[in-house]
Amino acid sequence: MLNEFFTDVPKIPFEGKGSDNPLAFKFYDPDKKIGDKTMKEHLRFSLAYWHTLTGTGADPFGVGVNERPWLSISDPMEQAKARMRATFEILGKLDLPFFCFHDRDIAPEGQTLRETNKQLDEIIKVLKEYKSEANAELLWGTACLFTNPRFVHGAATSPNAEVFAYAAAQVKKAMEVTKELGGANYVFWGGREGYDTLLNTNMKLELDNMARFLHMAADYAKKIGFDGQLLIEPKPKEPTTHQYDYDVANVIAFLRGYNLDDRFRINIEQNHAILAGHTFQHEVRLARINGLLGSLDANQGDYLIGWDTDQMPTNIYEAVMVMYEVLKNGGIAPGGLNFDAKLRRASFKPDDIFLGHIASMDTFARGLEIAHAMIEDGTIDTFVTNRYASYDSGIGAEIVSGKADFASLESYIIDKPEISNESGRREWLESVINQFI
Ligand code: XLS
Ligand code: NI
Ligand code: NI
Repeated sequence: MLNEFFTDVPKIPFEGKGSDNPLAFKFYDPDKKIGDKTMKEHLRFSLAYWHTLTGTGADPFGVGVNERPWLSISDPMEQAKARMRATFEILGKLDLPFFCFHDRDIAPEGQTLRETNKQLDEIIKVLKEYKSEANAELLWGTACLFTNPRFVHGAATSPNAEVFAYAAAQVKKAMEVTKELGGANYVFWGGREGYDTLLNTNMKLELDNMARFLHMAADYAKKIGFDGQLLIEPKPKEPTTHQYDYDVANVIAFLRGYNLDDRFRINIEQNHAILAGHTFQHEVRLARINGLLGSLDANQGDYLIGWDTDQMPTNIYEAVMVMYEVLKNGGIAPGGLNFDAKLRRASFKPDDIFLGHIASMDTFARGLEIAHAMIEDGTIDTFVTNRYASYDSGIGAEIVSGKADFASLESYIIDKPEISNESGRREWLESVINQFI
């Protein structure tokens, strides 16, 4: 196991709930069986390269503060290589099975795309050398189509066709690299695929172009034999005022409207869900019941702040509700739980990386255990089933089977004196969940 940047941090052991060792798991016991799978198999945790390895802690009011020895190496390629070693040291010590990156997180840009691709290839070689050290696989790859100034007006939705071409070539390469590394998924997050004002925007052309771009991506995946999941990651706003992949419902409509729903699924992030005015569970449920749940960006936003704070997830209640959906989905594979999350700026010490991930992994381990217990117990599911029992027989069964029409429903109901309803029992259901927590 690599031991260069975090020499004070050992391989993180599982010590259980009573432990007072900050560098130990309290709930995440990778080999513990929950139902038919181990925790590790259920949760498929992933490290996000951009926040954890590349992020400096800079914000609009201040410079970077993160103590990350590799970031002070001035030669960009040497820095990228050191960052890769740090990555696999973290993955190994936390025993994280997956990682995710944007192409530009791992290797610097050159003067031309050709030169950039060459640099990327060089770093991929280094990545492959260290990969076995940690036993970690690529959960998903993606292309950064939002940082470089060329993407100021978007990428696939840019008014400039040369930018569309550049983005296509960049995604082509990122997909090749993802395939080369055996990546399980490829993600499209429309970082600047939206608009600031409709005054300068041809919305129809932008949406059509985004669909053209995604069709080309699906065709190219087929051509190179990449059969991992292709995922769209919804986000309603930031950096643009309105982002086209607003939320799960918008993405479903877009995918169906442009005949992309047979090839794409959805990567759902908690913070993006709440920015869109939904709960994380709502977004995951909607994707699940439509057969489009692909993967999760497991982070947490602040309910009092209107932007994407991407915090490490520590809210057990939310983890329970999301793991309930994941279990109902029959699991999240080939997706996973990617910690698209960053430490708060004030948590700038190197070991905060470990403390943050331990907290998050324990949170979802707890969420998994509680959700599993809730499902085994069956009180909630039985309540829901009974609540809709009127559709199992009689007039309800006729509605569901398609036999009923307005005329038959009218003659059924027109002379009934009264309809009686049952209580929704929300407070009681919440107390049932609290008993498990
Ligand atoms: C940003 C997104 C981004 C994607 C990957 O808000 O969450 O990090 O997950 O491009
Ligand atoms: Ni994300
Ligand atoms: Ni985010």
